[in-house]
Amino acid sequence: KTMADPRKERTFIAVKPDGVQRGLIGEIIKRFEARGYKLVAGKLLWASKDHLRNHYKDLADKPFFNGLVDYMSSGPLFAMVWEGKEVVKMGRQMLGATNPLASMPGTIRGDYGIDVGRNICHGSDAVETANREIALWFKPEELSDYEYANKPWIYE
Ligand code: RTP
Repeated sequence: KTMADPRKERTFIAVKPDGVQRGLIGEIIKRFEARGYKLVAGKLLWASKDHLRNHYKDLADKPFFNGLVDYMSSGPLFAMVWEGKEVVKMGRQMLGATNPLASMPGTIRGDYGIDVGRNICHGSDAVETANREIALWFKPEELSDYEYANKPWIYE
């Protein structure tokens, strides 16, 4: 089996309903684009509670689970797939800590958020999680496989 191209790692990033309402979709896309990551898929959708319970199934026994599902289904969210080297780990760094009050300035949550229950964005926490989440939110034909024209200026 050949090694997967590390530049083809993918992650699921979502602008949560509060981020959409606050007009931060463009800001979040801008940060990932400017860093050199490649947008592979993106759509605005109003997720159902069942879909969100599935997405967050590992958190089902947490006390904040129902509130989280209500928050995430309170309006449309913007779902995306981003591709590039270490994009799962770097995406989490760019988002900041789960609690915005613990997020460094310069991160999305550290620049725009205050409460953990209104933390603007989601990012997959591991490559395996990313693969599960991408398959949960997107059909294979919604993912565009293409080359970035500026790739030689981003990767050595
Ligand atoms: P996400 O999945 O949204 O990227 O966030 P995360 O991995 O950093 O955090 P996770 O522990 O998976 O929690 C998912 C989302 O639940 C909300 N939350 N509320 N009230 C609370 O203590 C609490 N803890 C987590 C946050 O919106 C968090 O992003």
